[in-house]
Amino acid sequence: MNSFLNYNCSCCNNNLVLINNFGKMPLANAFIDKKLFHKEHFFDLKTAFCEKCKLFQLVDQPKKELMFNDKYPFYSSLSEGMKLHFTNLYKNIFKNHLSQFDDPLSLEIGCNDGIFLENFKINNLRHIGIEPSSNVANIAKNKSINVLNKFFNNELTNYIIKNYGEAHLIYAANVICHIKDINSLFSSVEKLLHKKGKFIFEDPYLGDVIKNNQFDQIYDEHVYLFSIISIENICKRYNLEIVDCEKLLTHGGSMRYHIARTGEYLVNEKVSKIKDEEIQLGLDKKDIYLKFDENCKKFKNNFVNLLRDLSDKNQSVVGYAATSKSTTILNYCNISSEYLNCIFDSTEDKQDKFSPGMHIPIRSDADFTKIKSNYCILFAYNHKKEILEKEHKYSINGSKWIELFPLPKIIND
Ligand code: DWN
Ligand code: SAH
Repeated sequence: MNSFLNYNCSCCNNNLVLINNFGKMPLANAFIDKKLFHKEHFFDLKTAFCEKCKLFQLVDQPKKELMFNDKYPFYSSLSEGMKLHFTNLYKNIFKNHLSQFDDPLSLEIGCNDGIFLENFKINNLRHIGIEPSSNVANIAKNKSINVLNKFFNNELTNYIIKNYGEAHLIYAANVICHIKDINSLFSSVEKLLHKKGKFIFEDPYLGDVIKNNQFDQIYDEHVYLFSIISIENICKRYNLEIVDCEKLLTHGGSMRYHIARTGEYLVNEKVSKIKDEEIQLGLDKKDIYLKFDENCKKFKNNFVNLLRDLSDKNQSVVGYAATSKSTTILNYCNISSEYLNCIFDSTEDKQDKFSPGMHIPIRSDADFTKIKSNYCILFAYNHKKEILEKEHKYSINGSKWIELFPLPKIIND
């Protein structure tokens, strides 16, 4: 650990410092049928830190077509909480930004099933969604949202400029951290953006991952975990700047970055305030990441001991929500169905399949309270309020929830 790798930063090409080695990992969303177990794809899940541009990144990311295709099993609109999040955001962006333009064009990168853009459709605003995973793109299209079923890249950028013109808003939620060629992405954004346009995006926040030990945000799709410091460094290369930022509670802690052409808007003082907090925390130096790796190992130890202890006491344990994040936890901690009976989930495409790598059976959430269990691990801690309200009956008969971070613990009511 802590050795210099023969790998270079995807952003600035500097040598990387190795941080985590989580071992062989399947694709986080490759829920699988039993007959295909022998064909499962694995890769080495390792992270690294760039001491020059301060970008925390995966050493290797599997090919994008393996992850995003016609069977991508994450449907944004399955969460009521997230629907509300995107409707509120739409209202905010319209009032504070889009309303200053005549017939503005908005572009969303990775629009999924149209959870955000449906607000634009309903309000008759010009919009384009870019979504490479055709199964989710088709749901958006069925809502009459204008979708291009493609990966966002330079070629598509030229097509959009030619056919639609410049964008007054480019928006992305939980997508920019999925795109390995960050230079090509920023150069395309810079090309597409209207002089007074804004590029607004939100992603899981590195500061929260490090503070709360949420290493489950690290998986194939998340090639980066960003900070204000690293995004500021990238922006500088493209004559862009962060003009505002917002800490969010979504996905266990996210950051929303508001980016514009340098000098076009006043910069909110929050940007330098949060950057100072990041420096205080040490996000610009490798030491905190090496400590983070130790904390991941501590988590593994505690989690395995907790599950072993419950198994020794003949207690049955299940999981709630077969998240992408749970794939990292289960494979890194080597948790098989010996310790975890099944995971309940509301996504039909995942139900009656098996979890990637550890092959835990996935069952419909409709069966959750029909099947008695003593303990349930809440994998979707980011939807805690929504899930605990929906499943309030679970603890009535003495069953208990297990929370994961910063270290696994049983919730005693
Ligand atoms: O970045 C990403 C985010 C936006 O979504 C993607 N790379 C993939 C995905 O990550 P995730 O799978 O960790 O997302 P969630 O939103 O934490 O998990 C969603 C899963 O939880 C789905 O399989 C549905 C399930 N779920 C459930 O069973 N009952 C969710 C809710 C709200 C529920 O009530
Ligand atoms: N924005 C939604 C979906 C996030 S999941 C939300 O926040 O809930 C990530 C999405 O990005 C997937 O739908 C995936 O197909 C899409 N995606 C991945 N790589 C992309 C790329 N290069 N260009 C555009 N979309 C991409």
